[in-house]
Amino acid sequence: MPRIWKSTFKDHDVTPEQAYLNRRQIMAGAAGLGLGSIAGPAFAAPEGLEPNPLEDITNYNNYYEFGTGKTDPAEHAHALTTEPWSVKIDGMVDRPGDYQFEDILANAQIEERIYRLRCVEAWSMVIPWNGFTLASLLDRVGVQSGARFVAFETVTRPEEMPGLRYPVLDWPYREGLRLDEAMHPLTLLATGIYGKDLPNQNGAPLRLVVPWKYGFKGIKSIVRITLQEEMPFTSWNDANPREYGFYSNVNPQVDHPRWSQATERVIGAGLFGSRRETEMFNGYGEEVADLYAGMDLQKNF
Ligand SMILES: Nc1nc2c(c(=O)[nH]1)N[C@H]1C(S)=C(S)[C@@H](COP(=O)(O)O)O[C@H]1N2
Ligand SMILES: [Mo]
Repeated sequence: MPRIWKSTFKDHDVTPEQAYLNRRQIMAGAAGLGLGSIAGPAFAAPEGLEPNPLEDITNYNNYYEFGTGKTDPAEHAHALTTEPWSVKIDGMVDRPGDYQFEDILANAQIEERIYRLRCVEAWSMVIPWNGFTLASLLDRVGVQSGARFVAFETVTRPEEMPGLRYPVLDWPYREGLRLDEAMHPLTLLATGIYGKDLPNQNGAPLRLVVPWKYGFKGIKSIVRITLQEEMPFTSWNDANPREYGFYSNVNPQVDHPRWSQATERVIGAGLFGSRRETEMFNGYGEEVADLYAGMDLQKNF
C-alpha cells in the first residue's frame, strides 16, 4: 500500500532496482565525460561504491525491537504501523511541537546518498538512501543557543514489537549526537532506499544515518528529537559503556574489547563473503575529521 507522501519523491519513485543501477552507471559515465551531474549527492561517496541489492539490505538487519536475529526484523517488522506518524521535537528549540511526518516530508529536500554502513559487529554493506539532512529539519524548528546535543528516541509498541519483551536494552532505543555532528551535511534523516519508501525493518518511516559512525548510532523509526545542553543517555552506552562509546566513530585502530575493528565482512560479496580493511571514519575522514580535532579518539571512542 503506497503511502501518500511517496509523491514528494519524484526522481527514482517507481524505478525498479535494476534500471536504477543501470541509470546510476550511465550517470557516472556522463559525469566522467564532463557532461554534468544529475542531482547527485552534495558529498561524493568513497570511490567505487556499488550498492548491495535490496535483498541484502532488507533481510540482514539489526532492529532489536523485533528480535536479535538478523532475519527477525524482516520477519516481524511488517506489523509496525507507520501511519499516522508524528515526531515530537522538543527541548531547546524555537518551534517545538508534534510534527506530522507528511508535513516534515512536504518541507524536505529529498536527496540520494549512497553510503557505506559499518556495523560495530564488523560487517558492512552499501546502501542507497533517500532522505534529507538533519540540519535542514533542525534549521526549520530553530535551535536555541544553549543547545549542545541532540537526543533521539525510537517508537515503543509492545503489541507490534516482540523484542520489547526482552530486556536486551533499556527501551525505548535512544541515541544522541553532538550538535555539530547533527548539523553536519553528511548526517541524514532517511525516508527511503532505492527510491522506495523505507522498509519497516530499515526503520520506517524515518531513521537517522550517520555514515562515519558505527551503525547503531543510526536510530530507527524516530518519534522524538530533543535539543539539550547535556550529553544524552544512549541505550548501547548504557548497556555496556566499555564496549559502546557515545561517539562510536568508525575507527580501525580502536578495537572492540571482544574483537578487532581493523577489517569488516562485506555482506553479500560471494558465497562466504569477503573482507575489506575498515577505514578511519568509515572513509569519510576528509569531511568529518575536523569535528574531532584535538580529541583523544582512544579515550573518546
Ligand atoms: N531502534 C533501533 N535502531 C537501530 C537498531 C535497533 O536495534 N533498534 N540497530 C542499529 C544497528 S546495530 C545497526 S547496524 C543499524 C542497521 O540498520 P539496517 O538494518 O537498516 O542496515 O540500525 C541501528 N538502528
Ligand atoms: Mo550495528
